[in-house]
Amino acid sequence: MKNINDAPFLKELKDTTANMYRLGYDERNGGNISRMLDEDEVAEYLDLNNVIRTIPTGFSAPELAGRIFIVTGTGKYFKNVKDDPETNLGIIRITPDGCTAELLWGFKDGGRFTSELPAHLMSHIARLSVDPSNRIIMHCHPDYTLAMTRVHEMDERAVTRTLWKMMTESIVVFPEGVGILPWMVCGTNAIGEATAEKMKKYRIVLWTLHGIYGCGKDMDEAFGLIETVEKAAKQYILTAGLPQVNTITDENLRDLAARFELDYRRDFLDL
Ligand code: 2HA
Ligand code: ZN
Repeated sequence: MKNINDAPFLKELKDTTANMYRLGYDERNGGNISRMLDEDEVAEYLDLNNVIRTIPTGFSAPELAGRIFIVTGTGKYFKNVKDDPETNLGIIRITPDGCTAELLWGFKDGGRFTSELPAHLMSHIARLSVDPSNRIIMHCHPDYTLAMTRVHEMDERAVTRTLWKMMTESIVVFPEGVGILPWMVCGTNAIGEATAEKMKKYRIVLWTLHGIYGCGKDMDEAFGLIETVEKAAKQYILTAGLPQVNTITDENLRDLAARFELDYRRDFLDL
């Protein structure tokens, strides 16, 4: 059995949480990440018959029976993951009835998975139904995205148009636009269900006055989506209220979409 501290998926999560903390996306215990793992990948490092303890998830996700996830812990700080992954992260397997998580590694201090597990697992189900290659669900609190949800009309078409027009790369990176939820109580099954519903159509979901969800086949895709939205939101906040001398027009967006052969939300353009 190999040492789990050498596992690439653990190194990736340590690097990603440290990076996101440094960027200011995850203050205190803000943010959470889950990554689905293949059984073979985990079996190199852990005895899959050794269940440390079981933790009820509080909802039923039979679609994920037997699926294994590495996930950040509730109340844990991203800044601390790198130095103590075994306390701040856990590897869980969903039981056949989909209601319980079997802890295979981690949460060493008796802790448990993120309070946003419903949003994560329900979003995994939603994404897998439209993209079987999806592995990552990522949530964080980046400043400019959050600020934008305070001052911008929170309509999917309107927000997407603003983000697309802030910088040329936006429509290339998220041609399907961004999904939006109104302010809701977090950590509940209700916000999990609402997020997952949006995830069937979008890889980015904004939680008004809270933060952002991203997903992807790997950490780069999920993080890349979030940092691109955050960059566009930064342009918006830096220039909101100033005269808009130069703009990206709807015709420009259409031309970009043609050049990059994008499958984009044509109904989000006024053409
Ligand atoms: O885990 O970000 O949404 C802390 C949060 C809750
Ligand atoms: Zn949050």
